[in-house]
Amino acid sequence: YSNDSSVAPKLFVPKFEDYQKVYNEIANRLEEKEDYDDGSYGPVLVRLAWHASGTYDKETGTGGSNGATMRFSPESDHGANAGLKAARDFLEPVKAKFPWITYSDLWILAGVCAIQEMMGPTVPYRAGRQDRDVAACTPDGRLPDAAQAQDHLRNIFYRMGFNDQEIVALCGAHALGRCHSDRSGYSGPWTFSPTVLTNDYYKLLLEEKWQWKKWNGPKQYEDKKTQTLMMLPADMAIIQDKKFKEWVKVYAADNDKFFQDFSAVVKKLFELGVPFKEGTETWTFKPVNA
Ligand code: ZEM
Repeated sequence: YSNDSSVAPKLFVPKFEDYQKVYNEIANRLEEKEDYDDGSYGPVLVRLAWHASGTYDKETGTGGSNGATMRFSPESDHGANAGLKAARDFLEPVKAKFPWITYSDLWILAGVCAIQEMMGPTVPYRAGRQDRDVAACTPDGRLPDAAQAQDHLRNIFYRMGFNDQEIVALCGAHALGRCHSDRSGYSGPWTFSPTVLTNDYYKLLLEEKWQWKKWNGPKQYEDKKTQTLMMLPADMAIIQDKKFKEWVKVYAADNDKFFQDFSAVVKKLFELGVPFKEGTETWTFKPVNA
Protein backbone atom coordinates (compact mmCIF):
# COMPACT_ATOMS: atom_id res chain seq x y z
CA TYR A 1 0.00 0.00 0.00
CA SER A 2 1.27 3.42 -0.89
CA ASN A 3 0.15 6.89 -0.05
CA ASP A 4 1.85 8.16 -3.16
CA SER A 5 -0.94 9.68 -5.26
CA SER A 6 1.00 9.01 -8.45
CA VAL A 7 0.43 5.28 -8.10
CA ALA A 8 -3.02 5.35 -6.44
CA PRO A 9 -5.91 4.59 -8.82
CA LYS A 10 -7.49 7.79 -10.08
CA LEU A 11 -11.05 8.19 -8.88
CA PHE A 12 -13.19 10.29 -11.22
CA VAL A 13 -14.61 13.14 -9.17
CA PRO A 14 -16.99 15.10 -11.40
CA LYS A 15 -16.77 18.88 -11.17
CA PHE A 16 -18.98 21.78 -12.20
CA GLU A 17 -17.75 21.55 -15.81
CA ASP A 18 -18.84 17.90 -15.97
CA TYR A 19 -22.35 18.70 -14.76
CA GLN A 20 -22.54 21.61 -17.21
CA LYS A 21 -21.78 19.05 -19.96
CA VAL A 22 -24.73 16.95 -18.80
CA TYR A 23 -26.87 20.10 -18.72
CA ASN A 24 -25.81 20.93 -22.29
CA GLU A 25 -26.64 17.40 -23.46
CA ILE A 26 -30.15 17.65 -21.99
CA ALA A 27 -30.64 21.13 -23.49
CA ASN A 28 -29.54 19.91 -26.91
CA ARG A 29 -31.86 16.90 -26.74
CA LEU A 30 -34.72 19.26 -25.81
CA GLU A 31 -33.96 21.26 -28.95
CA GLU A 32 -33.68 18.13 -31.12
CA LYS A 33 -36.80 16.34 -29.94
CA GLU A 34 -39.23 19.14 -30.69
CA ASP A 35 -41.89 16.88 -32.20
CA TYR A 36 -43.15 15.86 -28.75
CA ASP A 37 -46.39 17.27 -27.32
CA ASP A 38 -46.47 21.10 -27.61
CA GLY A 39 -42.93 21.10 -28.99
CA SER A 40 -40.89 20.22 -25.93
CA TYR A 41 -40.10 17.55 -23.38
CA GLY A 42 -39.42 20.43 -20.98
CA PRO A 43 -42.72 20.35 -19.09
CA VAL A 44 -42.71 16.60 -18.49
CA LEU A 45 -39.09 16.81 -17.25
CA VAL A 46 -40.17 19.45 -14.73
CA ARG A 47 -42.99 17.17 -13.65
CA LEU A 48 -40.59 14.22 -13.22
CA ALA A 49 -38.31 16.30 -10.95
CA TRP A 50 -41.33 17.53 -8.99
CA HIS A 51 -42.79 14.05 -8.45
CA ALA A 52 -39.39 12.69 -7.46
CA SER A 53 -39.12 15.44 -4.81
CA GLY A 54 -42.73 15.92 -3.69
CA THR A 55 -42.93 12.58 -1.89
CA TYR A 56 -40.94 14.07 0.98
CA ASP A 57 -42.29 13.77 4.52
CA LYS A 58 -40.53 16.02 6.99
CA GLU A 59 -41.66 14.00 10.06
CA THR A 60 -40.08 10.72 8.96
CA GLY A 61 -37.47 12.17 6.59
CA THR A 62 -38.60 9.68 3.94
CA GLY A 63 -39.13 10.38 0.25
CA GLY A 64 -37.71 13.29 -1.71
CA SER A 65 -35.37 13.40 -4.68
CA ASN A 66 -32.59 11.39 -3.03
CA GLY A 67 -33.05 7.87 -4.37
CA ALA A 68 -34.86 8.12 -7.71
CA THR A 69 -37.11 5.33 -6.49
CA MET A 70 -39.68 6.08 -9.21
CA ARG A 71 -37.53 3.80 -11.38
CA PHE A 72 -39.21 0.92 -9.57
CA SER A 73 -42.65 -0.50 -9.20
CA PRO A 74 -44.74 0.17 -7.10
CA GLU A 75 -43.78 3.88 -7.23
CA SER A 76 -43.63 4.03 -11.03
CA ASP A 77 -47.19 2.62 -11.10
CA HIS A 78 -48.69 5.14 -8.70
CA GLY A 79 -51.55 6.93 -10.49
CA ALA A 80 -49.92 10.33 -9.98
CA ASN A 81 -46.86 9.17 -11.92
CA ALA A 82 -48.73 8.10 -15.05
CA GLY A 83 -46.91 9.32 -18.16
CA LEU A 84 -43.59 10.07 -16.47
CA LYS A 85 -41.96 7.11 -18.24
CA ALA A 86 -41.70 9.45 -21.23
CA ALA A 87 -39.46 11.74 -19.18
CA ARG A 88 -37.39 8.90 -17.70
CA ASP A 89 -36.88 7.36 -21.17
CA PHE A 90 -35.88 10.75 -22.61
CA LEU A 91 -33.04 10.83 -20.07
CA GLU A 92 -31.74 7.25 -20.58
CA PRO A 93 -29.34 8.16 -23.41
CA VAL A 94 -27.99 11.00 -21.22
CA LYS A 95 -27.35 8.55 -18.38
CA ALA A 96 -25.65 6.19 -20.85
CA LYS A 97 -23.34 8.97 -22.05
CA PHE A 98 -22.53 10.16 -18.50
CA PRO A 99 -22.76 6.97 -16.41
CA TRP A 100 -21.08 8.64 -13.42
CA ILE A 101 -24.15 10.77 -12.62
CA THR A 102 -26.78 9.23 -10.35
CA TYR A 103 -30.36 9.03 -11.62
CA SER A 104 -31.39 11.17 -8.65
CA ASP A 105 -28.99 13.98 -9.59
CA LEU A 106 -29.81 13.58 -13.29
CA TRP A 107 -33.60 13.90 -12.88
CA ILE A 108 -33.21 17.07 -10.82
CA LEU A 109 -30.59 18.50 -13.17
CA ALA A 110 -33.07 17.86 -16.00
CA GLY A 111 -35.77 19.78 -14.12
CA VAL A 112 -33.39 22.71 -13.62
CA CYS A 113 -32.32 22.59 -17.26
CA ALA A 114 -35.93 22.45 -18.52
CA ILE A 115 -36.96 25.46 -16.41
CA GLN A 116 -34.00 27.51 -17.61
CA GLU A 117 -34.30 26.47 -21.26
CA MET A 118 -38.01 27.37 -21.21
CA MET A 119 -37.00 30.97 -20.38
CA GLY A 120 -37.50 30.59 -16.67
CA PRO A 121 -35.23 31.89 -13.90
CA THR A 122 -31.88 30.31 -13.11
CA VAL A 123 -32.33 27.64 -10.46
CA PRO A 124 -29.22 27.00 -8.32
CA TYR A 125 -28.21 23.33 -8.08
CA ARG A 126 -26.23 21.12 -5.74
CA ALA A 127 -25.08 17.61 -6.64
CA GLY A 128 -24.76 14.67 -4.28
CA ARG A 129 -27.95 12.61 -4.43
CA GLN A 130 -27.49 8.84 -4.15
CA ASP A 131 -29.71 6.29 -5.86
CA ARG A 132 -31.54 3.94 -3.52
CA ASP A 133 -33.25 0.64 -4.12
CA VAL A 134 -36.85 -0.49 -4.30
CA ALA A 135 -37.13 -0.68 -0.51
CA ALA A 136 -37.01 3.14 -0.38
CA CYS A 137 -40.15 3.53 -2.56
CA THR A 138 -42.69 5.82 -0.89
CA PRO A 139 -46.31 4.79 -0.28
CA ASP A 140 -48.98 5.96 -2.73
CA GLY A 141 -50.88 9.13 -1.87
CA ARG A 142 -48.06 11.57 -1.02
CA LEU A 143 -48.57 13.76 -4.09
CA PRO A 144 -51.52 16.17 -4.39
CA ASP A 145 -54.91 15.10 -5.74
CA ALA A 146 -56.12 17.48 -8.47
CA ALA A 147 -59.77 16.94 -7.53
CA GLN A 148 -59.29 18.44 -4.08
CA ALA A 149 -59.08 21.97 -2.69
CA GLN A 150 -57.17 24.20 -0.24
CA ASP A 151 -57.33 22.00 2.88
CA HIS A 152 -55.82 19.12 0.94
CA LEU A 153 -53.14 21.35 -0.64
CA ARG A 154 -52.15 22.60 2.82
CA ASN A 155 -52.01 19.05 4.22
CA ILE A 156 -49.81 17.84 1.40
CA PHE A 157 -47.45 20.80 1.10
CA TYR A 158 -47.15 21.52 4.85
CA ARG A 159 -46.04 17.87 5.17
CA MET A 160 -43.11 18.74 2.87
CA GLY A 161 -42.39 21.87 4.91
CA PHE A 162 -43.81 24.63 2.68
CA ASN A 163 -45.89 27.67 3.67
CA ASP A 164 -48.81 29.35 1.87
CA GLN A 165 -46.64 31.72 -0.18
CA GLU A 166 -44.44 28.84 -1.30
CA ILE A 167 -47.45 26.72 -2.28
CA VAL A 168 -48.77 29.48 -4.54
CA ALA A 169 -45.31 30.12 -6.04
CA LEU A 170 -44.91 26.41 -6.83
CA CYS A 171 -48.30 26.27 -8.57
CA GLY A 172 -46.98 28.75 -11.15
CA ALA A 173 -45.25 25.76 -12.75
CA HIS A 174 -48.63 25.09 -14.34
CA ALA A 175 -47.80 27.84 -16.83
CA LEU A 176 -45.95 24.89 -18.37
CA GLY A 177 -47.28 21.81 -20.10
CA ARG A 178 -50.69 20.29 -20.20
CA CYS A 179 -52.98 17.57 -18.90
CA HIS A 180 -53.25 14.38 -20.94
CA SER A 181 -56.47 12.35 -20.95
CA ASP A 182 -54.45 9.12 -21.16
CA ARG A 183 -52.36 10.06 -18.10
CA SER A 184 -54.27 11.97 -15.41
CA GLY A 185 -57.61 11.87 -17.23
CA TYR A 186 -57.72 15.68 -17.36
CA SER A 187 -57.25 17.50 -20.65
CA GLY A 188 -55.64 20.65 -21.98
CA PRO A 189 -53.04 23.33 -21.18
CA TRP A 190 -53.26 26.07 -18.54
CA THR A 191 -51.79 28.81 -20.73
CA PHE A 192 -51.37 29.77 -24.39
CA SER A 193 -47.56 29.31 -24.20
CA PRO A 194 -47.03 25.95 -22.46
CA THR A 195 -43.34 25.73 -23.34
CA VAL A 196 -42.36 29.15 -21.94
CA LEU A 197 -42.35 29.93 -18.24
CA THR A 198 -44.26 33.14 -17.45
CA ASN A 199 -46.64 34.38 -14.75
CA ASP A 200 -49.56 33.88 -17.15
CA TYR A 201 -51.02 31.13 -14.97
CA TYR A 202 -51.80 33.69 -12.24
CA LYS A 203 -53.02 36.33 -14.70
CA LEU A 204 -55.39 33.88 -16.37
CA LEU A 205 -56.69 32.61 -13.03
CA LEU A 206 -57.67 36.18 -12.08
CA GLU A 207 -58.67 37.62 -15.43
CA GLU A 208 -60.57 34.87 -17.24
CA LYS A 209 -64.06 33.64 -16.48
CA TRP A 210 -63.87 29.95 -15.62
CA GLN A 211 -66.74 27.50 -16.02
CA TRP A 212 -67.12 23.76 -15.55
CA LYS A 213 -66.22 21.90 -18.72
CA LYS A 214 -69.11 19.83 -20.00
CA TRP A 215 -67.71 16.43 -20.82
CA ASN A 216 -67.49 12.85 -19.60
CA GLY A 217 -64.05 13.30 -18.06
CA PRO A 218 -63.14 14.30 -14.49
CA LYS A 219 -64.45 17.65 -13.20
CA GLN A 220 -62.28 20.49 -14.53
CA TYR A 221 -62.70 24.12 -15.52
CA GLU A 222 -62.39 25.73 -18.96
CA ASP A 223 -62.05 29.40 -19.87
CA LYS A 224 -65.38 30.77 -21.04
CA LYS A 225 -63.87 32.84 -23.87
CA THR A 226 -61.92 30.26 -25.89
CA GLN A 227 -62.72 26.98 -24.13
CA THR A 228 -59.17 25.85 -24.89
CA LEU A 229 -57.52 26.47 -21.51
CA MET A 230 -58.08 24.48 -18.34
CA MET A 231 -57.84 24.70 -14.57
CA LEU A 232 -57.97 21.78 -12.14
CA PRO A 233 -60.16 22.04 -9.05
CA ALA A 234 -56.86 22.26 -7.10
CA ASP A 235 -55.76 25.23 -9.25
CA MET A 236 -59.03 27.05 -8.68
CA ALA A 237 -58.61 26.52 -4.93
CA ILE A 238 -55.77 29.05 -4.87
CA ILE A 239 -58.14 31.86 -5.82
CA GLN A 240 -61.00 30.52 -3.72
CA ASP A 241 -58.84 30.71 -0.60
CA LYS A 242 -58.30 34.29 0.66
CA LYS A 243 -54.74 33.79 1.90
CA PHE A 244 -53.62 31.98 -1.25
CA LYS A 245 -55.33 34.57 -3.45
CA GLU A 246 -53.24 37.42 -2.02
CA TRP A 247 -50.13 35.69 -3.40
CA VAL A 248 -51.82 34.98 -6.74
CA LYS A 249 -52.33 38.75 -7.06
CA VAL A 250 -48.70 39.47 -6.18
CA TYR A 251 -47.38 37.06 -8.82
CA ALA A 252 -49.92 38.11 -11.47
CA ALA A 253 -48.75 41.71 -11.11
CA ASP A 254 -44.99 41.11 -10.99
CA ASN A 255 -43.20 38.52 -13.13
CA ASP A 256 -39.80 39.37 -11.63
CA LYS A 257 -41.10 38.69 -8.13
CA PHE A 258 -42.60 35.41 -9.38
CA PHE A 259 -39.28 34.36 -10.96
CA GLN A 260 -37.36 35.20 -7.79
CA ASP A 261 -39.71 33.28 -5.48
CA PHE A 262 -40.18 30.42 -7.95
CA SER A 263 -36.43 29.88 -8.24
CA ALA A 264 -36.03 29.78 -4.46
CA VAL A 265 -38.97 27.47 -3.81
CA VAL A 266 -38.06 25.06 -6.61
CA LYS A 267 -34.50 24.81 -5.25
CA LYS A 268 -35.98 24.01 -1.84
CA LEU A 269 -38.34 21.42 -3.37
CA PHE A 270 -35.54 19.74 -5.33
CA GLU A 271 -33.37 19.47 -2.18
CA LEU A 272 -35.96 18.12 0.28
CA GLY A 273 -34.44 15.31 2.31
CA VAL A 274 -31.12 15.26 0.46
CA PRO A 275 -28.18 14.64 2.82
CA PHE A 276 -25.63 16.90 1.09
CA LYS A 277 -22.08 16.63 2.37
CA GLU A 278 -20.92 19.66 4.29
CA GLY A 279 -19.37 22.22 2.02
CA THR A 280 -21.20 21.05 -1.13
CA GLU A 281 -20.96 23.86 -3.68
CA THR A 282 -24.02 25.53 -5.17
CA TRP A 283 -23.81 25.93 -8.95
CA THR A 284 -25.75 27.83 -11.58
CA PHE A 285 -25.68 26.44 -15.08
CA LYS A 286 -25.28 28.52 -18.19
CA PRO A 287 -28.36 28.28 -20.43
CA VAL A 288 -27.79 26.88 -23.90
CA ASN A 289 -30.75 27.84 -26.09
CA ALA A 290 -32.65 30.23 -23.81
ZN1 ZEM B 1 -48.69 19.61 -11.63
N1 ZEM B 1 -50.08 18.45 -12.62
N2 ZEM B 1 -49.82 19.50 -9.92
N3 ZEM B 1 -47.27 20.62 -10.64
N4 ZEM B 1 -47.59 19.64 -13.30
C1 ZEM B 1 -50.05 18.11 -13.93
C2 ZEM B 1 -49.10 18.49 -14.87
C3 ZEM B 1 -47.98 19.23 -14.57
C4 ZEM B 1 -51.06 18.90 -9.78
C5 ZEM B 1 -51.65 18.00 -10.70
O1 ZEM B 1 -52.65 17.17 -10.25
C6 ZEM B 1 -51.22 17.90 -12.05
C7 ZEM B 1 -47.29 21.00 -9.32
C8 ZEM B 1 -48.38 20.90 -8.48
C9 ZEM B 1 -49.56 20.21 -8.80
C10 ZEM B 1 -46.38 20.27 -13.44
C11 ZEM B 1 -45.59 20.80 -12.42
C12 ZEM B 1 -46.02 20.93 -11.12
C13 ZEM B 1 -51.17 17.30 -14.24
C14 ZEM B 1 -51.46 16.70 -15.61
C15 ZEM B 1 -51.91 17.17 -13.08
C16 ZEM B 1 -53.22 16.40 -12.96
C17 ZEM B 1 -50.72 15.38 -15.79
C18 ZEM B 1 -50.96 14.79 -17.17
O2 ZEM B 1 -52.11 14.43 -17.45
O3 ZEM B 1 -50.00 14.69 -17.96
C19 ZEM B 1 -51.61 19.26 -8.50
C20 ZEM B 1 -52.95 18.85 -7.92
C21 ZEM B 1 -50.70 20.09 -7.90
C22 ZEM B 1 -50.88 20.76 -6.58
C23 ZEM B 1 -50.74 22.04 -6.43
C24 ZEM B 1 -46.00 21.54 -8.94
C25 ZEM B 1 -45.65 22.03 -7.54
C26 ZEM B 1 -45.21 21.49 -10.06
C27 ZEM B 1 -43.78 21.88 -10.24
C28 ZEM B 1 -43.12 22.72 -9.46
C29 ZEM B 1 -46.01 20.31 -14.84
C30 ZEM B 1 -44.77 20.99 -15.45
C31 ZEM B 1 -47.02 19.65 -15.55
C32 ZEM B 1 -47.13 19.43 -17.05
C33 ZEM B 1 -46.60 18.08 -17.45
C34 ZEM B 1 -46.71 17.80 -18.93
O4 ZEM B 1 -46.49 16.64 -19.30
O5 ZEM B 1 -46.99 18.69 -19.73
